[in-house]
Amino acid sequence: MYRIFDEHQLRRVVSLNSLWSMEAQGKTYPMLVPGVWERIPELSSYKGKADFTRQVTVDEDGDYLLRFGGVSHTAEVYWDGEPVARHYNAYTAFEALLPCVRAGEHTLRVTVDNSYETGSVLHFANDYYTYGGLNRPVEMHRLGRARIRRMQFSCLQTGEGAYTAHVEVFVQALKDCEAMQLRVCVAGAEAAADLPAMEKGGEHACTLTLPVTGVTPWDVGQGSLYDLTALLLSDGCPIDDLTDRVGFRTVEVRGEDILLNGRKIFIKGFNRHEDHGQFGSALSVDAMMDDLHLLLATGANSVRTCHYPNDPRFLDLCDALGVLVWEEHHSRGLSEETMRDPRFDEICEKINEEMVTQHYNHPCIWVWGLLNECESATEFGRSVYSRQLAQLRRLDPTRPTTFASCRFFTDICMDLPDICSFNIYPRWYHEAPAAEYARQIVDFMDSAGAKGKPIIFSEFGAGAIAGFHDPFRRAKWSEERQCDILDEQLRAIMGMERVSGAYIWQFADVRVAESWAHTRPRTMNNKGVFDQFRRPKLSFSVVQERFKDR
Ligand code: ADA
Repeated sequence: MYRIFDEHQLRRVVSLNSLWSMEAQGKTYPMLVPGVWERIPELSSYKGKADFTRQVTVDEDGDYLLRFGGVSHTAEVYWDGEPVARHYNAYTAFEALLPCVRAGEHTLRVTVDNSYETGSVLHFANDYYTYGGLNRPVEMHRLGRARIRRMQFSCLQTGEGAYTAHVEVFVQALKDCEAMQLRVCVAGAEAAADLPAMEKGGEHACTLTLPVTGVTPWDVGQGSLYDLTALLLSDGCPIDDLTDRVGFRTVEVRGEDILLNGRKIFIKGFNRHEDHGQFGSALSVDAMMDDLHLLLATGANSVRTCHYPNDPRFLDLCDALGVLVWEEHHSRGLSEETMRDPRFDEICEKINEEMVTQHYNHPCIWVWGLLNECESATEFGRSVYSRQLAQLRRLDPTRPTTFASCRFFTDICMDLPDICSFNIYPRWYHEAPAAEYARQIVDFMDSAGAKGKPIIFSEFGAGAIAGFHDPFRRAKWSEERQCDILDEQLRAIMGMERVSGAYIWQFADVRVAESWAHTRPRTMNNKGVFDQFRRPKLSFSVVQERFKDR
């Protein structure tokens, strides 16, 4: 399943999640998709290319669509040996239209590349690991003359349990089409629209407005969801459909406060990589759900998808459980040199568009982030932040924007985002007392453009090697020292009225690139409150206690 619910009742969709054949370094392996090849012992550190292949049986002639949830990190897709799609970046979906397919046996091949040497701008030896494989679900859709390509839902509150829903529907013609009709329904309300005749390859977008009453708002811990369904008809006959799940809620930035459904809230949670000691970056839905059970057990109400868009199934679970999500595009710690790469703007802007258009309808996403700890202290860097934040606002005017900075006392972009965020590590990377340092950073942020806007500490934490106990010396890397540092950081940050949010770095230990090993014991980022297999460290109890403070 591509989502945790069926998106289509009418359109025929076949899952291609199964046992594929994978060839790497001249050897063939059975490979479950979704999955990453690092789960195969002899490929546990393989950097390079591999060919994933499977046969596909098509039972009737027609137009089809292949849909990939994510391929890590570069995919070249071949249908019966012909190239049909290419995609860079592991964390957003892409598709390939297959026109005029004949019934019979076909061969689908995906050449996957997870190497850093391809001049990869975003996937490089970083403080997280780039796995190799088809790390998210794969599907094949049977299309008719036209399809509903996507829907974009937003809502405005008009009263208690009353909202006006705005649904923009994008219809694509696969062949020349006469006039068609569109019907949309959500929360018991219905609306219809006539569509003009369309030429093959054309697209038409129309917005339908539906007043709804008697709905339960989506809120923290109250994942109240409603099916939004669109039906496309030709001469009164249904030819395509699409269902998504939406929530009625409002997110506002009002001065220095963040409001959810008109109520000031304090955002508290974790940074979470899509990385697991057993599954790599291809976590099962069960593992995702277990992560959320653990996250909620700490008293958290939010998760930050550091540093890339997450699997839609994880977002579906956050929708259903009422967990707020800071979702961000794919980038971490890029220098100005990298940001000046001629491919950089195009790659980032494509991922920004994929992230927002693919995840727009998730009520759990309350803010869009980008460019984590990139160059925000130079004029050139500022031009990149300014351009990409403007793009996010164009793509989605309903949500605030932010970015996590580490340009201590030098950042010149604090005036650009709606919410100003900083990553700090007092008592870990330096010995400044947490309260004093957090105050200094807030004062700097306010002086540099954050005044009058919300402030979030988007990262703070400390390392602990799971199982290393040192109750007397409490040395760094011991679980005891992590408790002490997180306790001090949380008391300081949660005690600041000026601060609207706190994201602990990080949820669970994650694998990192080999070149980071000198400061990452086990070649892992060990700042998790859980280890890579989700076993809690002592700091779990500290976080539980501190998250009660606000
Ligand atoms: C940075 C970065 C994280 C991680 C963290 C750390 O803030 O954003 O990805 O590298 O530091 O563990 O030092």
